[in-house]
Amino acid sequence: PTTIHLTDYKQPDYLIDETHLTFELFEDHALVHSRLAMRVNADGEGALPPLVLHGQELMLQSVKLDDQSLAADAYQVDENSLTLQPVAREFELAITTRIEPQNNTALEGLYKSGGMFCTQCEAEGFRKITYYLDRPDVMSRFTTTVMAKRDAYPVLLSNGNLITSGEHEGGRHWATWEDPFPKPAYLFALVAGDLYRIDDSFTTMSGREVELRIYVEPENREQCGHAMDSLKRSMRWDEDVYGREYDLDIFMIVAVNDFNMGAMENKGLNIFNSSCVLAHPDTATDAAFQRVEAVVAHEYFHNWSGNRVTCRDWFQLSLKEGFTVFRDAEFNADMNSRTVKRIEDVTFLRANQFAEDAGPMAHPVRPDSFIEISNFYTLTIYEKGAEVVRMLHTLLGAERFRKGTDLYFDRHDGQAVTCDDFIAALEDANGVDFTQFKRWYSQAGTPVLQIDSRYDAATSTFQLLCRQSCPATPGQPEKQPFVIPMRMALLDGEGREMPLQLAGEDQGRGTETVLAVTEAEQLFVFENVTEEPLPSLLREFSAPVKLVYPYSRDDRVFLAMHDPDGFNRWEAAQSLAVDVLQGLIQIHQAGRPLLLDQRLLEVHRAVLEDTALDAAMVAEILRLPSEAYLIELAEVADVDAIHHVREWVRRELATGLTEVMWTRFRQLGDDGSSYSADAESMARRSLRNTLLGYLMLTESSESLSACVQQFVEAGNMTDRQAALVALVNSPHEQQKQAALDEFAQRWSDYPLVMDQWFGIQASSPLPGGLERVQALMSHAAFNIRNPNKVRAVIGAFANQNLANFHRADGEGYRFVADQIIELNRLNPQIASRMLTPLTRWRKFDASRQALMKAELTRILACEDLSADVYEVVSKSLA
Ligand code: B3K
Ligand code: ZN
Repeated sequence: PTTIHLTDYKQPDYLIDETHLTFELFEDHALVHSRLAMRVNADGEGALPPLVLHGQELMLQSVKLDDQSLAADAYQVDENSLTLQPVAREFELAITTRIEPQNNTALEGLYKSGGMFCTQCEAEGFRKITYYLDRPDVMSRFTTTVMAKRDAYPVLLSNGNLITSGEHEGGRHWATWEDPFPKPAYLFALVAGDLYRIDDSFTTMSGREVELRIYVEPENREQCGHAMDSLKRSMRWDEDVYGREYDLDIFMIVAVNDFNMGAMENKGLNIFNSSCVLAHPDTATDAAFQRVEAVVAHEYFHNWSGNRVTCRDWFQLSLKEGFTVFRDAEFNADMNSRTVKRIEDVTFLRANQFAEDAGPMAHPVRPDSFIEISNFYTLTIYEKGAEVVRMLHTLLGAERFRKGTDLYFDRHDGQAVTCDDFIAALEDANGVDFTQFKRWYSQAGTPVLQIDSRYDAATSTFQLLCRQSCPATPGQPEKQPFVIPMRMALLDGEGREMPLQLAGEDQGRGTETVLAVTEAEQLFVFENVTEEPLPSLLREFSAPVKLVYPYSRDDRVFLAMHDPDGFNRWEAAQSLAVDVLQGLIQIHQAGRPLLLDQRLLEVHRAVLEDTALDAAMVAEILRLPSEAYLIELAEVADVDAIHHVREWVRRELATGLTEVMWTRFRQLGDDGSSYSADAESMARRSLRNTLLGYLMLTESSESLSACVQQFVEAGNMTDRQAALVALVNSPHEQQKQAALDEFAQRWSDYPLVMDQWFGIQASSPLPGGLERVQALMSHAAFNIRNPNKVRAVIGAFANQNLANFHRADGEGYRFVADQIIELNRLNPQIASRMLTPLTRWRKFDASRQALMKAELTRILACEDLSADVYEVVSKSLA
């Protein structure tokens, strides 16, 4: 496998103005005929370079240059390319390839999912369809004809607008689609199947009527309302907030069951994992509803941030992904609770992206090199990339940020550009200089921001001394200081925000400000500070850094009770819990008895009793820091101790707060048969079900019967599933088994519900987890070729069932490695994803390190390792 470097980027030698494709689809093969209008990408009369087209796993049938068939010695074909020598500056190239979609288990290129044909081309899947310049800076106008048997494939779709369609003899038919917008091949899509269509429409801000269509398998037709509604709200929001209007007359979403990720933003024809489209209260949880809304919005927003303006090369992936994740997060914040959304995102980032940034696959938001681009659809590119855009938004403010994005879209419409171009547009629109800021794109690793303070009563000054550093990451031993926007306030003894006056500035800064920390060491002095304040730092998590400030537990309690900023109230409660848990872990390791700091209990009691507080916030505070986050924070993570202590604290809280938990649980009431996916109802269910989980820890007959009753009588899947989770993780074997059996029987025809059933069991931390997972793998509904099933069973076990995955004899590692070896053959992208937990071996004790490395070494020794798996394994062992 070869490494590709950003510094080697060269413009393409040739361009493709027009792409005409004809697909003849059959059960045992497909023929792909392409006609490409091409020209050399250079002025003048110099010698023409050879034309090298990308292609993989193709059976080449014929090549014609300007209508002349080429003899076999007029071109060269190898595993990855087709090379020929053009003789004119402009020419037409016609190629026919034969492929076998029905045997495509990698789910990249053209493949079959159930009874339908569909495609996934990003990043480099188009080259598995036909020979082409499969790179994002080659943009072409596509016209696509799809031909197939009418009875099995009545619906034939591709990008853009339907131009013509017709019948062939022998029961076959065809349809021709034309996309007026030039696009790179990664945005190409095709679908052929027997699908039910849900119609709606949207009137754009300029008054154009857009047809909206969602295509699903007929049995799912009742489950599309939420996706359609989310789509319309996304379209409106992008007009309101970014001034971006949809540009075609039709927008289509197709749901498929076998899909490597969430969804794909193909121009005018988004293809979705059915898990990100289908949502009905009976079958989908609130979390699933939220995910549908988020993914529909994300893919829709790509129409501008990704499609109209795309990436020059794959090193720039975060240009579209980071920006689009930021956009969908803001959309969600506007539709629901801004604070809760931020808490969810920060929780996820810190437990997962920080771990990636501290591990062997750490890379900058704009990587310098890669072996397999599929491995770089990472938390760093997406989530950290979104944090980088958020920091730009914070530094500029909403209005100037919008001026910058207007210029960006305007200047680069129809182009394939770089992260530098994005920054340049923000700079030029506002007359600012982001040179130093751009280090966020080039330096990997999570910066540490260490802050110390000093109050001087005599001069009424308060000093903040900020020191930043960033640990070494692979290939980057030394780091330069970042620009860290630090939103903050100073609180007086009553928790009120104090006026901020920085030394050397004429104007005060109100009661909340953003300090730009740009030096390795930097002092900020506040004047006229009339009493010793407690600082509220890094509000809204204004930069993706690890903040270290010497708060006492009492300080954290005070902030958890009084900080006017909702995010930092949660953060204070969270960091108090982290501090308490870390202390108890040490005590447990020393073999001493555990005793709970009552301040944690009292904070939880106070938020439970505060009915004015958003119920979702209360739920977020009650949810203790995850095991994954505690592992990330540890130098050497003692998984058993972390699991034991966290469970112990949960029990202590449940025992100490039983009364108030019951009171609140009953007050919140159930939803009966009415269900609404609005933020307030979701918040209520979230808190009630969090409380149910706690109450079940008291092991009272009262809680067991409440739980069983909820399982039986729930009017929606959120409540039913929460009860099932609590039962599965309880010691009540009989009720547990009865519930699992009943659930499986009732939902056996609903693959997405069965995924939940698998996931709940695979992530249950009770002893015997590996044996349970092995049994699940032989369940009739399990299928290793379906990525959702792999994620629900193997993924849940390795990522969420840490106690069992890390069992001391290494059998958990061995099991996951065995599955990766099998998946490497079937679906390299999914295999590579499943590797992540093993790559974190440096976090654990010597014995587990050795066991994990042994499994990685065993994988590396396998024959026919895909580039995907090879890259991650070899870098992890390096
Ligand atoms: N752009 C796609 C991801 C494609 C991943 C290919 N391995 C989905 C998204 O981010 O919207
Ligand atoms: Zn995306």
